Amino acid sequence: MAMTQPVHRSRRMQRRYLTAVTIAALVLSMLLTLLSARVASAVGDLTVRVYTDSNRDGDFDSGEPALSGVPVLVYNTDNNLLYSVNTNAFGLAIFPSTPNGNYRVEVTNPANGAPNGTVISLPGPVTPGQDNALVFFVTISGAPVQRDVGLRSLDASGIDPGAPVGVRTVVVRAWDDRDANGIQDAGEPGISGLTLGLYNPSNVLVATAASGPDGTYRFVDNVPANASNYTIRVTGGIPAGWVLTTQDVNFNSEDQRDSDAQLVGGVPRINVPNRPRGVNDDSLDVGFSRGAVSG
Ligand SMILES: [Ca+2]
Ligand SMILES: [Ca+2]
Ligand SMILES: [Ca+2]
Ligand SMILES: [Ca+2]
Repeated sequence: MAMTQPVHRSRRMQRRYLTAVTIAALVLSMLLTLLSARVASAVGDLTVRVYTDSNRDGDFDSGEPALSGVPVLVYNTDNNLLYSVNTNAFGLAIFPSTPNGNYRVEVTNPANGAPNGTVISLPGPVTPGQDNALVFFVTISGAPVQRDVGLRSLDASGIDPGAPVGVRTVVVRAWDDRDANGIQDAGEPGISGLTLGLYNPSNVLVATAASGPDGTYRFVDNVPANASNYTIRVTGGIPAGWVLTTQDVNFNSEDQRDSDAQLVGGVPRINVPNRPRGVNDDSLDVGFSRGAVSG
């Protein structure tokens, strides 16, 4: 009898000790999990693949040739150049552990549209308008991001003989020009849900664009080649609550990301440049702003 109480007390203390240790271990493992989750989610690898879209389907297929030595540039939201990497033998430009955030990516395409040069291929079906663009925007948020950029080669006469006769492809991006500077910056979202029409020189509607969720409007193989005075118009006019941003700011020196539309009779209108068969174009854009327009 005399021994019972101390034995009970020591077992009780042992249980309390074990409980305390278990709780401490649990708290520690939860803290470690939280910490590793935070570390893992602060960055993501960005990979850009540049390839020849041999079968001209807008998508990378195994066996399509990699394009090496192509400079790929990454800019932040303040338009500062952060990284410049040339594609490797596999056509890949890899930006490991890129911090979470919004970025603009530019794929350099020397001799764009010139004889024996290359042009952008058709927009990709997977991420409409984002795959197969020379300038595009990505958001890194703790996971890897890959974009495939397909190019097509032009022959000595400056045409793509693999394109259907008499046509080319044009992709227009409509975007929210949040700082109203007339330029697409990283972090400025696309505007979807508009109707964009292609008009011939007699002002007859000849095609309507299929729109992607990212603010791209795609006229795939239905813009006439070697034709002047065609226009692309936002048929519904300026969306309510918006104003059209400035056209061709900085003397059109940043055509890949400036706005190209002027207001004609209340309708934003873009002149479509005259180019030969298969010389595709993703440099046409229309910007809207909710604030005062600069310039
Ligand atoms: Ca392909
Ligand atoms: Ca802007
Ligand atoms: Ca322009
Ligand atoms: Ca432009």
